[in-house]
Amino acid sequence: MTTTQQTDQAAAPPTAEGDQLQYDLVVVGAGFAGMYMLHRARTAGFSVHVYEAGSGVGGTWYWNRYPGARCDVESLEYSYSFSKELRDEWEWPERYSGQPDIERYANHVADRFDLRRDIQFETRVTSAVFDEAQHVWAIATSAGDRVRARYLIMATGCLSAVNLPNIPGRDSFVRESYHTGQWPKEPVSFAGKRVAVIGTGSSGVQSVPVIASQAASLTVFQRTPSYSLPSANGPIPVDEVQQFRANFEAIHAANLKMPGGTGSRFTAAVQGSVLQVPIERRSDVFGKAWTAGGFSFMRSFSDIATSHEANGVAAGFVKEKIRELVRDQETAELLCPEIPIGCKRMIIDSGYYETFNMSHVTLCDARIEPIEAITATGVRTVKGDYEFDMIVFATGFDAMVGSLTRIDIQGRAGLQLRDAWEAGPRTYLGLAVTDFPNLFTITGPGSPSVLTNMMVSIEQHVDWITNCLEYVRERGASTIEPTLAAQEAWVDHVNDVATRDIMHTAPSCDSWYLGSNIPGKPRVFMPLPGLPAYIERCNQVAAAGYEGFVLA
Ligand code: NA7
Repeated sequence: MTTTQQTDQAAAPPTAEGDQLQYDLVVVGAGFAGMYMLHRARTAGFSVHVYEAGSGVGGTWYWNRYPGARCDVESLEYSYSFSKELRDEWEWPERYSGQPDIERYANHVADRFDLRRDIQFETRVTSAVFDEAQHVWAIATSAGDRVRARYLIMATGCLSAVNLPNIPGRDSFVRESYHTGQWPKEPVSFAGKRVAVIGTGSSGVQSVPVIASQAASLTVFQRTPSYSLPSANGPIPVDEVQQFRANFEAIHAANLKMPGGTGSRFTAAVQGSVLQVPIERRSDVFGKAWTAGGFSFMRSFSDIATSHEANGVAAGFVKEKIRELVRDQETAELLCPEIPIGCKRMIIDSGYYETFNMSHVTLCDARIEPIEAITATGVRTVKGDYEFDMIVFATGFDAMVGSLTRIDIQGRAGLQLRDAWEAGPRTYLGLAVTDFPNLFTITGPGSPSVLTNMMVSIEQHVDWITNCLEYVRERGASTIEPTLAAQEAWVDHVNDVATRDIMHTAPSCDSWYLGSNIPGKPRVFMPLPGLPAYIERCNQVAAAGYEGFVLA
């Protein structure tokens, strides 16, 4: 294997004696969350040190440099909002930017706000232990650092702990293999090679057309077919950019009122049920949205996410499109999903279905031909052995909790975070955890996070945390921690909202939102649907003197 599992070897935690408090804040991760946290906290007068496992900034957009990696949120909105100068000077070349451009943006931000001087690269936090006597976090890293900080801010990302499938013989393959989420920085050539891609989530769907354009042959191993919508990507018209900039404040405010924090510029094409319009009109509306590209399809009618029947109609349209796009009808049927549309994270692609019309591309479906093992030279299915020169694991992540529980985090009385979350993550507001004082999770489980434009959620969390830390500082307190009652009530609230979200929690749907992609992970819906109500609640908590928290 060329990849390595991100399991952290816990180094000995720092000792209580002799170590000085070095920083007000240690931030883990220099993706968009960690970078903004550094900037805000520094501006508020806190001393901050950031540890980053990679050799550069960007987080998700540093690690996921696989071919075809692209953001599914429009770049104009998948940008920081906090600086007008930054907004106005940065030009996105495409509506949905690729990984190289987003990484370039992250680097630009790091330079522009002089962030690098407080970021320690190629250093992984291995353990963090709360010292109850001193009210500080004692932190150890892979580079041998032993530091103490008042606050520990986890900016570790929702999709960063990679999932390598537990297929028998996985590590026995002796040729090239990669996980999309740990793609090497050095160029990878597919030319003349027989390539296997395992997994057909967003990473698989995005990489398949690019790999197919270069490889001698490509075999796509699909376990569950995904719905994918065409991006219709291209340059953003100059007048659209100008309009966006000129009306930014109003657009941003309107986005904060959208369930996903984005898309206010594009309201539902039809304000009503798909079931109430004649069939010909439905096709017309769906067709226009399909051509327009991106998530506009999901906004064709206003009840696709709220009515099973309406959802079925939308899903039927996409399946018809798959049958039109893929010439071999047997393959087309295998590519047609059986689950509600949108219950798993939607995918935006650039020519995925059409790729299966290429004669050197084969779909291998687990329902007919499950994988039995990985061998030294390829993949063994129930039907026989396939030889490959390269295997690409596009098998996703231990989402939302993996990047936290893979670190040895100990709160009060040595309680391990991974034990506290054994039955599923438990947080207050997705921001803090009982028995883990002075720990904050940016876009943690129990907050809207991955159901939103992450940039919006990151900024909201970082602003809230910074204001909270200023409040604690003003009061001369040294710890802040949610009460158990507040946390329990929040967990109940998240479960209650999730149960009412019929699209994401449909019993027929297994998704990484529910943790069901990881064997043994508790089946709990981790993000909280509905950004506007969430923001309101966070604001209320702050206005009420951080209700539900105890300061000491
Ligand atoms: P995803 O969406 O979790 O996709 C992972 C894919 O890998 C998915 O098709 C899985 O099938 C498949 N998978 C996982 N484990 C196995 C095993 N053991 N055998 C065969 N196939 C397997 O991850 P991505 O990286 O594509 O995307 C993550 C997010 O990044 C995405 O949602 C966007 O928000 C951006 P399954 O569906 O579980 O049957």
